[in-house]
Amino acid sequence: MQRFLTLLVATLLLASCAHRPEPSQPVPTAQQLEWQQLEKYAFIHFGLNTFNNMEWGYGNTPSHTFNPTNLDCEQWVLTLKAAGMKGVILTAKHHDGFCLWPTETTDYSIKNTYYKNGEGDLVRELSEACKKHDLKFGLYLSPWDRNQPEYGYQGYVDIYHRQIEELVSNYGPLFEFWFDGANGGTGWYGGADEMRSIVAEQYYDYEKARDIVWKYSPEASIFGGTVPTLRWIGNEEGKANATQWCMYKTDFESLNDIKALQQGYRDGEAWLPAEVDVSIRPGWFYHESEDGQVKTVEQLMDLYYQSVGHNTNLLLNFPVNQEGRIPSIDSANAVQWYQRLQKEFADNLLKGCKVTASNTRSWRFRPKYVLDEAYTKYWATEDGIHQAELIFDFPKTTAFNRLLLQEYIPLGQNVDAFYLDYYFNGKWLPIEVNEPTTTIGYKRLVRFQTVKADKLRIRFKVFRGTLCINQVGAYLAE
Ligand code: FUL
Repeated sequence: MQRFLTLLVATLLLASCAHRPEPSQPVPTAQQLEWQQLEKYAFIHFGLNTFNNMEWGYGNTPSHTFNPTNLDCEQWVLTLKAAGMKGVILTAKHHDGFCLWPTETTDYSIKNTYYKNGEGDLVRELSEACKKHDLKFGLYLSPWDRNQPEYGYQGYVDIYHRQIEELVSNYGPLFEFWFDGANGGTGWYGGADEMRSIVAEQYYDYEKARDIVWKYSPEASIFGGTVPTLRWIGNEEGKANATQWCMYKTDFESLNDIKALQQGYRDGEAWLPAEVDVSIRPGWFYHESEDGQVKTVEQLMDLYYQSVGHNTNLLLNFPVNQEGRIPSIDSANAVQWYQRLQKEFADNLLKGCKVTASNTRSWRFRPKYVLDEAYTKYWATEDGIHQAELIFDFPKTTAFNRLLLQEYIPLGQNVDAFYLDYYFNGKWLPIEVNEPTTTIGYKRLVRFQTVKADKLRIRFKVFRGTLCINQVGAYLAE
């Protein structure tokens, strides 16, 4: 009898905790999910351009002009950490072809500079500082090389692949590898001083390049080329469309479609979330003339809401100066920005609310889970529900002006509209948001005029699959 009862209870329990919703394809790989959870990380542009007031060196700038006087990679890493960055990607080689590590493939490198009498290796120094201070490390290696005599021929492709191999085998693990898309044509090319055009998607053999990266660093995300795991947002201003799909198409033509890149495809067959790359100054490299144009805390805040807040990752560039340091204005603004961000999101005002939903799959997917920080706990509806709402009952009237929403993307990105209302003085009123409240995805943040509310209601619409909401937060920013 006892055994029968235990069995009965177990069966009833199992029946009541409905199975996990089916994923809507495509979904992120484990690596892509981990990458999306980084949210923000840094770029460092540093090289010969820094010492010659240039953005795109031609490939013939003398290597001895590279001469940092007070270089300190730990200063970079500590600054970036204080600015909330989760990783850093260094330009190991920019379009001018100058290599920041002592490569065997060319003399146009740090070996032929006064820096540490030619014994320096910046890729090593930065990777070690990252390990020491627990910051993720990534590399940018420009495919276009305006110095190489062999550029445009097979000889250079082999050199390029060897350079990748040197980097990933010596300085990993890497969290991201960047194949830049620029291919301007003209260059020094060992003295030929001419125009050389290539067809990027055929010339560089990006599949082989990717395989070399993954042979040593299987966890590395890939930017650019023909087989990326993430996509460019289509501009360098730090803006992602509010409507923002992680889904995309895989043909090379779509990968170059500037308009589509900015928002993705609702019906895309691949998971290819966007990365927003932007510099804290107008240029990617350091120019003294831009010392007065460092983005302010206010501007960085906007950048954050328009990138991370629009379901994309932010790749914020810090130009290192001729001393070999991140300038103090840049570091002060970035650190203050991060402090403000932390303050802004410190206190989720929904904690303590009673949460009810118009539909719930089962107790395993209960509404309250949208306030639980464990990533794998989420509220889900039953199958076949296209619209559902959540209501948060505040214990006392509460003022807020920011909202955070997260879909549980391991099961896909399914929401294509949401509406916000607040209840005050006995009636429901809409919260006015001055951008489309369409997609959510990994993370969506919205800003609005402060409302005072007794309740908050969020109505969701899904265009496919099951509604799975991972996290909801309301905040009051100053
Ligand atoms: C572009 C390059 O041409 C810029 O110099 C910079 O490196 C930027 C991140 O990517 O394509």
